[in-house]
Amino acid sequence: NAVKPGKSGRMTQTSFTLHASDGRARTGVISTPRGDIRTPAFMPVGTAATVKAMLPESVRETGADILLGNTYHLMLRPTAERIDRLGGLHVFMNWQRPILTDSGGFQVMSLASLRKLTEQGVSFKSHIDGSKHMLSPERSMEIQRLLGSDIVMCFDECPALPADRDRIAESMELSMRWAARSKAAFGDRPGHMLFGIQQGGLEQDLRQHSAEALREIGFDGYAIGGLAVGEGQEAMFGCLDFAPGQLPEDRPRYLMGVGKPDDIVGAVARGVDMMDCVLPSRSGRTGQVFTRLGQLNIKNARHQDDPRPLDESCGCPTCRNYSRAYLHHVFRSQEIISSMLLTWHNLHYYQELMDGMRTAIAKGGFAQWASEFHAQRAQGDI
Ligand code: PRF
Ligand code: ZN
Repeated sequence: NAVKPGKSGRMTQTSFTLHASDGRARTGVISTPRGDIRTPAFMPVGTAATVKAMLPESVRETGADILLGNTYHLMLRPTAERIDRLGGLHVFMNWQRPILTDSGGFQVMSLASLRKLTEQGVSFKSHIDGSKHMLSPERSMEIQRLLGSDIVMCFDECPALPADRDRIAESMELSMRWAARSKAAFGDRPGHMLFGIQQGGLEQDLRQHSAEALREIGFDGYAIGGLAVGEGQEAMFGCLDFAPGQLPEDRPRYLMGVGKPDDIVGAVARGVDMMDCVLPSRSGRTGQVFTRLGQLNIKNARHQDDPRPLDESCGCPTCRNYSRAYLHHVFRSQEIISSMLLTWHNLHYYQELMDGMRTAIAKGGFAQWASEFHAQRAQGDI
């Protein structure tokens, strides 16, 4: 990307440097004024200006370089204008490293009521108090600027799958017109990146058309949207066999809202550089635990006398200090520490997964690493 002198004359460059690739998997670094993001990167979700049950410094200790925040939730409560007055989202939530914000359209469609979609944008009622709001490419860019987001996402529309081809094509075309308006409204903001979002369902030609439209507008990075919306892993991987290759090689590629550990490994194998998902944090609160050997649910009675940690080979504070029996007890007792300890472990596991992949890709051993990843995992509960 271009080197741009900021107001102070200081260089406020953002860049993406690829260090190695192995098959279609890549490893590199996105540099921003708030810090580097090692890729492939997993972004923990901090929807409401918090990664639930975690202090920001603990999130950092798990190995996260960047968090995801949400336009939709923050515009409703506490509002973008209030966050701006209080110094921006980084200061507000005490996370000084990079933040990527989603643009709001996807969350409106899944959470808000009385939605009305027009060429201009979408009007809706808040899921919190029923108050009326609107989002458009211009308003979404304004909110993400007020929040101080480092990586801003275009305002798009994502149809739920299955949907018929005409509906998917129309929606994709609308998202491409909104992408052009997003770019115009974003303007020139040194040190901040704007990502386009490819749509087009599972259709190769629609995805190609979308990729070309985005390339024409020109973005700092490119997301693959519209996947993990009910199509299943096989269909998603089928699409990821071609979608990343349609996007520019020299820009980061971000698969939105994915996923389970094996989804993430399959996506990286197909050329994806960034991902986000609520799964490790949300599962921490429902007792679902991810380990090298597979998944377990801590509420299961078979853990009640088990002195072992969740994962013998995990170095997280939960595994270093607490038994499955204790974690079972605090989960059953609905103690707050249960969410804290399980979320910490799950986020640590996800970040170690990313670190393992980065190291393997750099050494040219990704295929070997992936076969060991799959071999270790049990079919059922462990
Ligand atoms: N668009 C946006 N956010 C998203 C998605 C999308 O398509 C998805 C789809 N998995 C998750 N989050 N803007
Ligand atoms: Zn652990």
